[in-house]
Amino acid sequence: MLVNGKWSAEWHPVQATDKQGGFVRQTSRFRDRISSDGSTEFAAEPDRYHLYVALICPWASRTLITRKLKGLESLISVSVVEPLLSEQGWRFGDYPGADRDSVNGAEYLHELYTRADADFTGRATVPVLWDKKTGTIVNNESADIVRMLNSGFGGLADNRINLYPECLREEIDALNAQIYPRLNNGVYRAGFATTQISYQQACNEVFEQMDELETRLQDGRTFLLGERITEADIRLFVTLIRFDAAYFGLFKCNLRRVRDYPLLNRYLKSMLSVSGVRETVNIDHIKQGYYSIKALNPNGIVPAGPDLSDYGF
Ligand SMILES: N[C@@H](CCC(=O)N[C@@H](CS)C(=O)NCC(=O)O)C(=O)O
Repeated sequence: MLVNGKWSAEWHPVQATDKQGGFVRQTSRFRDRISSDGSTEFAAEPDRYHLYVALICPWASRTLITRKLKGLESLISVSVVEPLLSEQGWRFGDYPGADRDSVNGAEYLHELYTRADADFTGRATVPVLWDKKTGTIVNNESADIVRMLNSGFGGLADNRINLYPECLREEIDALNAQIYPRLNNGVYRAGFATTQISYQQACNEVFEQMDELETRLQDGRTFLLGERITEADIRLFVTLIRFDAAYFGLFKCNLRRVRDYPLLNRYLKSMLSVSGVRETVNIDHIKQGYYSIKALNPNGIVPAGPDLSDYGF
């Protein structure tokens, strides 16, 4: 991580822990907004913003999917980091499916953080939404980035899809409040737990949440809130698509796989068939990336399975 703008060798993939040995995620530091009505200093403009992502990362993938669904590909450029975390964190390079940094010519993602704030202290995480005009980070919190890609670009975006419509906000917020702690972050809490009790608690919540979602889908609905795709679906999808490939094994979330849930499995396939979604998924990056976390897998051996051919991978 960075400490007062300097890369610290004290880097450790397990972030902070609480008193019980549970995993605690750091809060994001850059929280500015892009707007199309002049209400913020970051105006919605074509070719001004750049998104830095890792394809292993569920949070970054939320933003990539939203960029696709909102038709913002030609307006917002993207760089993908390599899937393996280096001694200095995320790196740009020639790994298949990764990019060099065409905007800033950085070798490591942390260089962008110190360019934005010379004294930055914290982890250099993806996603990063970068402003090419002022040379700074607009925002590094995926939940904010999803919202601003959904509505901050006004008429420049394809507004046939609204991922956070007024009439569904309450329900979306309520679902997010369940799915984020118990499932999206729940798998990490299970995987990075340092005591049996914190692992057990997290693992139970993961499967309680999966069971609840399976029940929710019993009425035949296509998406979580009915027949229209919303932000809640994107947030669920990014975890489900990584589940059998990484969380089941590496994070010890191994009571059931997604494919053992008939309705969640059907839902996952429906999400993959939404135009633009599949292209954001790279199973090789996901497996290589997660299984390179040394604290959890010291020898870095990547398992051969699972067979995901029936999903088209
Ligand atoms: N709150 C952030 C979390 C992002 C995050 O934790 N990203 C991870 C990858 S999945 C990361 O970049 N980790 C690098 C590190 O912790 O050093 C968001 O949702 O945008």
